[in-house]
Amino acid sequence: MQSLVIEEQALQREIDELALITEAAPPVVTRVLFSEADLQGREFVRNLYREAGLILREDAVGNIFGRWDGADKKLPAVATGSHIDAIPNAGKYDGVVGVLGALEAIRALKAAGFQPRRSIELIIFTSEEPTRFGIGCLGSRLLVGLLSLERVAALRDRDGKDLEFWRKQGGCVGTLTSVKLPKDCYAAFVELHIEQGPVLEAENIAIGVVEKIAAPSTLRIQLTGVGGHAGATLMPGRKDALLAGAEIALAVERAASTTASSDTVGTTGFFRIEPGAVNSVPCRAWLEIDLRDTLLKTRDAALQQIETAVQEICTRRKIECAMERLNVDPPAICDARLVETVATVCDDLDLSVKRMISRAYHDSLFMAQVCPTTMIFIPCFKGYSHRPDEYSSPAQIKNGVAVLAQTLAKLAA
Ligand code: HGY
Ligand code: MN
Ligand code: MN
Repeated sequence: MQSLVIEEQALQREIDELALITEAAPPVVTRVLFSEADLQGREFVRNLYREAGLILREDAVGNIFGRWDGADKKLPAVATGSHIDAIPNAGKYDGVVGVLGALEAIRALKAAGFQPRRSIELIIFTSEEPTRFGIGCLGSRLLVGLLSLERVAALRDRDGKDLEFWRKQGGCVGTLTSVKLPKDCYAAFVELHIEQGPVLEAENIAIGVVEKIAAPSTLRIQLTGVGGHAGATLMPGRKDALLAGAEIALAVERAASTTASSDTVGTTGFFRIEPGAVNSVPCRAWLEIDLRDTLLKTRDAALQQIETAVQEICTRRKIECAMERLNVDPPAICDARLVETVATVCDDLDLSVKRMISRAYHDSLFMAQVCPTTMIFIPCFKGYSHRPDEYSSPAQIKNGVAVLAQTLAKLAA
């Protein structure tokens, strides 16, 4: 495919405009599943899809598909895409580069007169982030048929609202059983994303191509102790839910720091207490724990160690504990041929490339279960992500878009 014109300034303007659609004050981006900001963000991108001439459809959980029909519509399509939902206090590139950048890749191919034989489909996945229900990749899990209807029906946000409530908010129609993709629906899936790590920038490499995506797991814990007056409740015999939670958070750090693998990471990213008054002994605490490793065995052993520690701490402190595994996923191995295709495109474009693992999870983690999948990474400033100073330059984004466009052209030819 001859060289393409990537309109990096126009793309940057779209990224900047989407970043202004946020629940927080800019430059902070927050767009939680089916919040007002998420709904507005979705409409903003739908309009860009329409302007690019893509055929739009939306499934019952709000995954949005923009299709560029190929000459042979019977062939499995080539898919790309990512997410536009964002956790609290996030930046403007996580997920968005893989949606708006993919749109620019498609526009560049169209402008160059490329005619795909296979259709090309650009997907915005619902709720890649776990903020709403504690479980990430809700849209892609349902697309690949990984979540049972019972499991979905049991999902609750922190205020006890279920997915049905939020589907209504999101204007979703249809039944969740219709979301699962038909077999062999896609010939390949390639996701463009910022690295969310420091490697590419530190090694001054333009493009990462992902061979493996780490295995994520999430625990949700509710602790119930006994509240009381901070002055009148003497120390012996206290059942302080916060202190049990604090010991648990330290047990998470210990479990993740003492495995043989440097890839084990453990985070107590959510910790809430009640009543939250300085002169009242905390009677309840809620924790959400994120534990990952690239090796399943290592991750599972650390998870087991944490669950055992939770039981020991709660028994010793006479705290009631409800602990739930929200998700315990295997790692994904990306398709070797696809990895080679991306690496060859980088060579053709004279861009340095590095084969690597992704420590962050993505919708690719699940798409890899239904079709050959890989990811294209671009460097981001000091590896920062999930914080407002997340940054990739227009030139870095342009490189990623150019590699994605040429890869899509090869796969759809
Ligand atoms: O947490 C993650 O790895 C992803 O950014 N949701
Ligand atoms: Mn993220
Ligand atoms: Mn992401």
